[in-house]
Parts: sequence; C-alpha cells; structure tokens
Amino acid sequence: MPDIKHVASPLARQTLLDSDLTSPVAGGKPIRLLPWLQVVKIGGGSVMDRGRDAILPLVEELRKLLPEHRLLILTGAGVRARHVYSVGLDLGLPVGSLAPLAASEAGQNGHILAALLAPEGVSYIEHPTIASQLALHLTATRAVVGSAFPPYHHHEFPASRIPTHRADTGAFLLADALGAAGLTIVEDVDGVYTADPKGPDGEKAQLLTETSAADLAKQPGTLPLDRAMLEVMANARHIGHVQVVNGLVPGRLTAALRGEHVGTIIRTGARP
Ligand code: GWN
Ligand code: ATP
Repeated sequence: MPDIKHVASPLARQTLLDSDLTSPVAGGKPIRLLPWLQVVKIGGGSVMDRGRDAILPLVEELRKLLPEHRLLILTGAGVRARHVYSVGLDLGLPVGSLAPLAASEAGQNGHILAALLAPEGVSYIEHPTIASQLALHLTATRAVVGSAFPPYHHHEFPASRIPTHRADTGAFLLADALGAAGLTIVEDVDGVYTADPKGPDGEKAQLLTETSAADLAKQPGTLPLDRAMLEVMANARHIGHVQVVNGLVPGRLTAALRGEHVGTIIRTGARP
C-alpha cells in the first residue's frame, strides 16, 4: 500500500461564503509586510498641477526627510484626468476605459516628481514593481515614487461613470496591505473641513482636526478625498488613522511624519 498523504486544510470542505465558518481561519490579523514604511500621497490637482511654486519646496522637504524615513511616495492625477474624463464621457466610453486613462496621469506626475528627486537616488517604479519588488527597491534606496491610482482598469466598479477608485483609495489600499507605519495625504488645504473652504460657503467651513471615516462618510457635500477610500478604511487591517495635511505650508509634512498633529486625523475601522 503506498502512503497516502492527506493535506490538512481547514477551508477545504466548506463554503467560503459563510463567515461563521471562515472567520476562525481568516479572522486573524495579517502580518505587517513593511512596518517601517511611511506612505505619502501627493495630490495631483491640489499640488502637482500648481507647478514649480508648489512642487519645488515639497521636493526640498522630501529630500530632507530621506535620512529619517523610508518612503513610498504616490502621486495622484489632476487636471489632465479631468480633461480626459470629459472627452471620454462625451464619446460614451465606459468607466473601465476611463480608469486607466486617468491613472496614466497619476503615473506622469510620479515620473515628474521622481525626476526631481533623482539626485537623491529616488526613482519612479512601475505598478508591477510595487506589487512584487518594493522591498528590494527600498533596500537599495530610501524612497521610491509610484502612481497612487489602483490598477483596476476594466475591472473598475461600474458604480458611476467617473472611476470611483482613484488616487486616495489606491494609496490607502497599498498602505494597509503593506502594513505600513502610516499614510499621510498631502493636499492644498489644512485638512478636511465641514464644507469646501474654497466653495461658496467657504468662510463658514470649519476644520475638522479629528474625525473618523464613518463620520466623514455621513458628512454631506464635497470632500477633498475619494469617498471610496472611506469604505476601504472601514475594513482596514493595519492603518489606524491617516492624516491629511497642507503641502503648501513648509514643514507640515515633516511634522506629520514625526507623529505631530498638524492636519486632519481620520480614524479607520482597524482594530488596535
Ligand atoms: O506608464 O505613467 O503601471 O507604474 O493604470 O496600467 O493606465 O501601466 O495600461 O507598469 O502597468 O501610464 O500601460 O498604464 O501611470 O498604470 O507603468 O510609465 O499597463 O512606468 O506599464 O498598472 O506608469 O502606468 O496608468 O502606473 O497609473 O510604463 Mo504610467 Mo499607471 Mo509606466 Mo505605471 Mo495604467 Mo505600467 Mo499600469 Mo498601463
Ligand atoms: P487627486 O490626487 O485625486 O487629484 P487631490 O488630492 O489633488 O486629488 P482635489 O481633488 O484637488 O485633491 O481636492 C482638494 C480640494 O478639495 C481642495 O483644494 C478643496 O478646495 C476641495 N474640498 C472640497 N470639499 C472639501 C472639504 N470638505 N474640506 C476640504 N477641502 C475640500
């Protein structure tokens, strides 16, 4: 009789749809892959589109942060994505065709930022490289730049004609999946307000110094963030909070990475 090897597998004989059955196996906390990593998301519309006046001081600040932190810098898309959305929508393109078009602007902004940080040994790395060789690259250098957009492409959810998973969502998904030390979101406002501080009721808008993803999801009106990020934050596994800071004020990003409260802290649903 040949030996028969039985492979013990607690999920082998049960449906994956019953959470009472799967949670004893799948309910534990995953390991942190890169617990020393700080993820920084730079706004496309709010920072990169402003050109040299906004970008060069931020590059200088990032340069000075390199001895202190190991960074994954992710860039968003801005005005060129808005334009490509309007052209694509006018032509009737589906959301899955628009998502990669907008994502490519996030990549372009990353290439620009990485070129400016090249003398410090910083390079743009591609989505597949982030997926499989991030640790290798961050062992060779202190920081890398990538696109903040998640690569959903034709898998983008058809919830709306404008892609719902944009740069903030992509940055949060990555930071939480990697078990990073933190995520800082860099904008052109001091944080999240009760209403758009640049909108018609701007003077009545109040800065929220601390809030939660659940509370922001209930806040009507506009946000400086993708609403899909708030849904992802509800199910976060590692990242307990993110901080939104004003990248136009020198020193705010540095302070945030040192753990200081200088913008809006948004708590996630992650268990401590
Ligand atoms: O092109 O700037 O990565 O890192 O979502 O896909 O639309 O691609 O469709 O490795 O795989 O434009 O070509 O482009 O931004 O995303 O990249 O230069 O397949 O390095 O080829 O997942 O950069 O690009 O746009 O990020 O966000 O070749 Mo770009 Mo983006 Mo480069 Mo990437 Mo998409 Mo790739 Mo991809 Mo596509
Ligand atoms: P992306 O990287 O996806 O391009 P971004 O980070 O550059 O995004 P924007 O989409 O430009 O961000 O959003 C930032 C803008 O959101 C701010 O300049 C502000 O005017 C506006 N805004 C709207 N609602 C609010 C709010 N409730 N609180 C703060 N800012 C708000």
